[in-house]
Amino acid sequence: MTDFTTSRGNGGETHQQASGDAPVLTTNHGVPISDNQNSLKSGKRGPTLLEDFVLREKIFHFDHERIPERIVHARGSGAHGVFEATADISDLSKAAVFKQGTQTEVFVRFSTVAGGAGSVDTPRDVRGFAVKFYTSEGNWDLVGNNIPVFFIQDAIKFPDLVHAVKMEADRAYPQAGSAHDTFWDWASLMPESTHMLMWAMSDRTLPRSLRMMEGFGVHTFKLVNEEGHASFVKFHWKPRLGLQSTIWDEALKLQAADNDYHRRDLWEAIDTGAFPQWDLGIQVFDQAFADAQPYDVLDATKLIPEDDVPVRVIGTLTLNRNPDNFFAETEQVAFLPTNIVPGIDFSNDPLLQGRLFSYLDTQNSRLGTTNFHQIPINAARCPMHNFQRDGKMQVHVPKGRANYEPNSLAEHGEDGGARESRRGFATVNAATGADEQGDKLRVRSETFADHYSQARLFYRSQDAHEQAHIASSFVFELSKVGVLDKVPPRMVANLRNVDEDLAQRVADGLGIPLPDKATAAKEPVDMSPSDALSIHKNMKPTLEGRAVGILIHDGTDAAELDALIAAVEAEQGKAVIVAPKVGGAKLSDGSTRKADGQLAGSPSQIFDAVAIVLSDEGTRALLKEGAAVQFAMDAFGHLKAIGASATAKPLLDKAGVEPDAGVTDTGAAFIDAAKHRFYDREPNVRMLA
Ligand code: HDE
Repeated sequence: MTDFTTSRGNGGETHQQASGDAPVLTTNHGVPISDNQNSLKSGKRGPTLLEDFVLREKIFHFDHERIPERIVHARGSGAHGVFEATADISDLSKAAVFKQGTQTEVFVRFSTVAGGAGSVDTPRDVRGFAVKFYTSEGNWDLVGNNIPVFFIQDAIKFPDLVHAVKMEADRAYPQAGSAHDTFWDWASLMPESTHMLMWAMSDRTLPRSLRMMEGFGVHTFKLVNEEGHASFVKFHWKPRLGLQSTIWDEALKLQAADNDYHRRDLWEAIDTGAFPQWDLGIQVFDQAFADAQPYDVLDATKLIPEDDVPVRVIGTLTLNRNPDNFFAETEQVAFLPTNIVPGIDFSNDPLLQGRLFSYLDTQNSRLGTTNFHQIPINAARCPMHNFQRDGKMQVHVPKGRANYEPNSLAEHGEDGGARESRRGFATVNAATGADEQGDKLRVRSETFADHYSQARLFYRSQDAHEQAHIASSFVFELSKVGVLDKVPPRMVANLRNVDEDLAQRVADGLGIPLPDKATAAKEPVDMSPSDALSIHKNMKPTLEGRAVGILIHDGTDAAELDALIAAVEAEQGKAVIVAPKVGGAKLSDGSTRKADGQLAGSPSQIFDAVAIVLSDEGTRALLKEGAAVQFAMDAFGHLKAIGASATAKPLLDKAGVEPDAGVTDTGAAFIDAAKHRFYDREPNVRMLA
């Protein structure tokens, strides 16, 4: 049982020890409870009495256990960690968090965007990547996504975007997905969303693991040094495990196999000491660079190609501790883009400017009080002083009369409270040009008008497999548009501005004629393709952080199995034994090997590669087990390495596994193959657009 005495900070003795043993069960007001199993009744079979404060308090509290879920990013998983500044960037920023060698505690929350808190982990969706740094100069929240651009240019469009993508207003479906009428109706009418749609339709929205995706601050921010000089900056998180995504069919099947696939993966990695890590990188540039680009650096639908401004690594994030309590920490954490520290500042990006209002506001409705900053997960770790007082759920107990300033209470011997800080946050006094001040206007700058050049840049930076995935995703999503038959052609008309071949493939995939090209607000230009935008060019051939599923059954060769497990583990991979019975299988040497997962509940999609280590006898038995055949068939279809004993061949044949570079024996060739996916196999297993 949890003892709340110390967390309440009342300094008392541990409450009510039952003859020195475990603490006694009490009400929330500390009254010991003698019976927590039976309500108070009038007679043995009579009505329950209103005076039963134990029952009423318990049910009252239970009735109010839920708070409103986040309007977006409702489903998330969090972890504690540390950020270490590894480079000297004092010439750029005076922020204490960036001082070389400084370690700062962090809390990170990853999320999907569209689904509710109870939805699945693996829909096609953008992932939130929000980091709260508890710095010595206050909290800095870098509230980003796993995609460096966004759907809209101006915050005023956000409610429209979110209404369109979430479940439809009358029927309340689909949950957690964009493949429906209202989203594509909206998107096809919003050419500025095209660049983001390219990312959303790519495998970026199907991460294999939260540990294997990039993060981005998205907006242009500013770094400010001691002299008050400001530079523009974009923030990047680069995963140490490299980029890795699943493919669409796999993601669909993962939803059935494990609703909590990403949450579990993150938890288990941290729990077993395989701490996920990312490098923090910055792209720094000045006004002269900004002025020379064909796009506006204040436009969140644009990125800055890494080939133009290389990413410079300045620190490392390590997630090393799971939350103690999901609700208290992951659910109650409140990220605020307004949480900024001296040495970092905002830019005039109109999307960012809108966010600066929205997040503070939403916390009040979600957490129910302006004092949400006092919840431990949100509280600054550095001293905090001001004269804000009272409010719902106030837990601080300030002493004395000092609740205003200026005051001269100190002159009279009373505690006067906080003093002005010399290092206080000061907004950069940016020189504003004619475009940034003057008349009040509801306009979009014409420098935001090019909606297609970077969408084209993204598409043309992908390899052929990735392009096929993008085209096929558009086909799949638009095929789910029901009665709104003008929507798919309107979307394809926009895509003609991105790439004619892409538009043709999507039209062909949908079986519709190629529509006329949409008129572009500004004609797109060709930009040089960038390898940094491709997942396939940024994968890491490694077993680190990856899981190999090993299917065994009675008769499996013990020596073959042991050698395989040792080889996987030597490469820092995780070997997971799967068998028809969780109690295990009787191996060739007579020993029994326990299974980590039962075959029916451990399909191959939850693994990065699979091995099928079966004897003649085991193979014969499993030929009659659909889950075993499916195990091999899906691994093949999901382009994974399959290492199989020679005796398992009949099972591979039944599963339609054809020989290729990814199909090996269970020896060294398999260990090599297991570090890769075999995208060249794909045309043999599915028709892509
Ligand atoms: Fe958010 N967003 N957002 N967003 N966002 C929220 O804040 C909002 C945007 C992002 O794990 C909400 O506390 C507006 C861009 C993440 O708790 C809300 C606009 C980016 C999270 C909100 C945007 C994000 C949120 C809902 C357009 C990437 C989850 C609950 C101007 C840079 C944080 C909450 C967590 C959450 C508003 C656009 C990322 C309603 C108005 C762009 C990662 O305040």
